[in-house]
Amino acid sequence: MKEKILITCFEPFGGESFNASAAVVAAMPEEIAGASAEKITLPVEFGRGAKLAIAAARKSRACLIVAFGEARARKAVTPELVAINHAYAAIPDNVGKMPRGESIDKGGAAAYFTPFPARRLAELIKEEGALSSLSYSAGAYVCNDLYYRLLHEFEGSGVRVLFIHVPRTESEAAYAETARAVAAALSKVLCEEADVENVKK
Ligand code: PCA
Repeated sequence: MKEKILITCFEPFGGESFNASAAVVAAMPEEIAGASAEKITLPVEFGRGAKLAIAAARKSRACLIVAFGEARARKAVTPELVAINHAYAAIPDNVGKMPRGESIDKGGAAAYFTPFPARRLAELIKEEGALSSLSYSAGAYVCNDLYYRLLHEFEGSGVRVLFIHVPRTESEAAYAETARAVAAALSKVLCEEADVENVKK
């Protein structure tokens, strides 16, 4: 059976009518490095966004989850290295939840690092011609909540999880270009890994 990659984006939030992650994900190809991409849009809600992503990943038996969110203040595509066990909202989520500095999982790990080679991915996105750098903080809002819960859920399972923040750009064409660069870079990482596996065999 063909391998599956679950790709997620977010609905608009904070009173906006648009989310850059949805524009990027819409322009991503249906196939990446021979795996088929399944795309879903998540609600900007603490807890529930992650619940829906986990259910979708289990249903499709995805081997990789690549979650996208918008980082309005950033200029570059930023793969995230880490998710922290901390939730703080400067603005309410889409159902009015507004955590003020609490743990996502009481007694849970302080943080999780992605098992995906996020730094290598950022380098390859740059080589594709898009601005990109590794980020060491996904913030404390719903994107970090999703990332923390996904990394916790799939830790040690072989299902890898990666979160990528994307900036706002000025045109549809720019989102398509971001999507192309990210998909090409993802594909290169996966092919490099497959080459290493083949040498080992
Ligand atoms: N960005 C927000 C939540 C949803 C999104 O696209 C964040 O960075 O947490």
